[in-house]
Amino acid sequence: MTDRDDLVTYETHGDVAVIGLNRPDKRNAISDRFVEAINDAVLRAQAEARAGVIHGHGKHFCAGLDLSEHSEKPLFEAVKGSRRWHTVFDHIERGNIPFVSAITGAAVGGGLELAASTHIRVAEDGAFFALPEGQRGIFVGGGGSVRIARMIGPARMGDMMLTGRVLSASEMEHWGGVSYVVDAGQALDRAIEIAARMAQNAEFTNYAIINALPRIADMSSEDGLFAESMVASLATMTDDAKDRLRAFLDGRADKVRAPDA
Ligand code: 1HE
Repeated sequence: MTDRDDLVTYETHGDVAVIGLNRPDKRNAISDRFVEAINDAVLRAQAEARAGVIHGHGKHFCAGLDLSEHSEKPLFEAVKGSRRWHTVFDHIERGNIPFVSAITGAAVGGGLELAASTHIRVAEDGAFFALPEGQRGIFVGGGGSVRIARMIGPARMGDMMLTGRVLSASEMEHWGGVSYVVDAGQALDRAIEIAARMAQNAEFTNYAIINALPRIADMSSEDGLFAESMVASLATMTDDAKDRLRAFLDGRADKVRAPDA
């Protein structure tokens, strides 16, 4: 038990680790201590689980950077703080297991940056998204200029930052920032359901998906195709792949079925 353990809740549902942002009185605004608590929970999930979910206790997913702490910071401390967020969110995005975020209420500023570091975003009706850095006189510092820009496109991200516009869950889905929109009250259950499904995948394939895809996206087509062949060949050599391919050929594995079948 450390002094930051109370800032997150951690539980497991089978192979799924469920991490709850637990500072609802401050709308889960992320302080320095809080980002370390998130890191601890993420690393623990990677050691113990095969998929993870991140959600917010209270009505909101996350109000972003703790502005009260940030306003006091000297320049170099702010730089180091931003770099620490990058490290922690990188542990989520390019770690060992895939994460789903369950978004309720506000996912703003650093809250949206946190959600963007997860692999799948589930938002419920009533969730809303904004990047109010322009109004606050600051800038994204939790990886948003890379992850959010790639997720919805730099022009749309610039629009959000310049105008302060607030997007609903369905608008964010339309922009590609959310994969599932569910009824109010359903985000966490749906996120756990999706994570449980991902947890059944081959571990190496999940690892390759979350680690190879963003890197290949940064490469030239030629380099990307080469890297893809290497990763694909490695995956095929795992015992897991051999067992799963044999199971299909023996008629012991699920077929892919049309959505309405
Ligand atoms: C906070 C924060 C925060 C709330 N830092 N304390 N983020 C923002 O600019 C978003 C600022 N927050 C809001 O717009 C609203 O609080 C919410 C829409 C998220 C929620 O509204 P509401 O009406 O439910 O809550 P509230 O009454 O505004 O806030 C409740 C308390 O949380 C209150 O403190 P209290 O002591 O007066 O009760 C608020 O001050 C506190 N609170 N949000 C600190 N963010 C790595 S760079 C990332 C850059 C950014 O993230 S910029 C975006 C920052």
